[in-house]
Amino acid sequence: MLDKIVIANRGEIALRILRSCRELGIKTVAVYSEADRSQKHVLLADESVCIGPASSAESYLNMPAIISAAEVTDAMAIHPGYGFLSENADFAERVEKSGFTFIGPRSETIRIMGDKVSAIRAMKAAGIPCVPGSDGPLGDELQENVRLARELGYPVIIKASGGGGGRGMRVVHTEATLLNAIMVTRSEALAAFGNETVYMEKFLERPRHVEFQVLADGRGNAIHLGERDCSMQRRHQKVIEEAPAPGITAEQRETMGARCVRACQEINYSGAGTFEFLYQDGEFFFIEMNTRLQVEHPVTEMITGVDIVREQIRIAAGKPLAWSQEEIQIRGHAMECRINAEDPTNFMPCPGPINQWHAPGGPGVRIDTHIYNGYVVPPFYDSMIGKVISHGNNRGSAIARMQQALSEMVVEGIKTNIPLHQEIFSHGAFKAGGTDIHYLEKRLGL
Ligand code: MV4
Repeated sequence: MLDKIVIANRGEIALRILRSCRELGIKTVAVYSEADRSQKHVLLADESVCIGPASSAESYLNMPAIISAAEVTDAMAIHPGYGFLSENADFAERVEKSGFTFIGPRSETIRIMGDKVSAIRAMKAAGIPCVPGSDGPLGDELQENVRLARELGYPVIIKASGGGGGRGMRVVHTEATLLNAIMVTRSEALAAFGNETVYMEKFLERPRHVEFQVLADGRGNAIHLGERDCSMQRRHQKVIEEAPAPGITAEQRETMGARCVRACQEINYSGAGTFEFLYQDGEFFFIEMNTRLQVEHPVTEMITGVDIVREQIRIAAGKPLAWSQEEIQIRGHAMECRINAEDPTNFMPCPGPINQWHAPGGPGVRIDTHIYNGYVVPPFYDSMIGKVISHGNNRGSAIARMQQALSEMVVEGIKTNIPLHQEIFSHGAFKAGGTDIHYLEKRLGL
């Protein structure tokens, strides 16, 4: 087993990774910025190394500083968490070349999935259903692009191959605006990602975001842990996630899960991964693959009983998957609310000191957070301060437990989005389940 791991992240996920390391008897090294000296995981870690000033660019994104921290502490592996360097193929490659283990897929796999055109090509070849589209980069042949859009039927969407997660895309409703939209998306893509490659897809107007969690050991074994619904979002920031996705049948889960597993085997995937789909009118369309641990992994852990972080570490250590597909049973339903330090009316970040914190509890309630009484939310990073996860025998029970948890929870000193969550949990459409990706923005606009 890996005997010591550098946790190259901060906040709740750094603490989450530390907890799995502890269970596995692995020593931990926290790397932290000058603003994060008092983070809970820094105080709990076996060793800690300051890697730079508050600014992410000089700390959590500082590759040489993180690799040096692994060197000076004689660690064996680096866990990148989510965000920051977690899907940076150059970082994964530098970690590998420096003789450390990157806890995640091979850098080559990260590179393929980071380029959306190559990801779609790989997935299509592996039998994953994709959105009807250009089947590769758009060329400069204007008439060919016009013909393709007509064939797909308007609206279409132009996406940057270097984008993803909502960055670098443009919806086109009419032929009159097509060529300009391609040009503008291209130049924005070049400026933002240094890559002007764009592609075209049929624009799906009211899809849900449904994603499948997979684990693969890079030795031919792969399993899926079912799906999550992440449609409750605002401006590409997920707000509430749940598992399983409402209305998805066991048969759909088996079919799509098996396809994702086969795709992992075809590309010799290693680690935890997520296949993101748009789901509309009973059909799944692949859009992107995430090669990292995701914020919302706990809902999957709650319904399967699998510790996803533990499996990531075991896989990186070269161990075969601990679970077979037959051992994975979906039990009940789980919901997750992301708690942000922000003004619930205008969504502005709201950093500052937390002078009262009372955690909720009880059956089926899990809190993943690094906050404590007196903790000061720094202004330099993402505003998420934790996650409330609820689990019950069915969706209604998970919702009731979440509502109870939200009502018990006290966070004073800063504003949070807890009132927004409470409002959403009172909506009839949310209670019914299966709202699309536009639901929250439309509802907030009213
Ligand atoms: C789409 C789409 C509709 N049709 N592609 C946004 C994030 C990126 N992962 C892909 N995105 C979308 N791609 C086609 N062909 C709508 C979105 C989209 C979206 C997707 C998932 C979750 C939230 C979203 C919010 C707006 C648009």
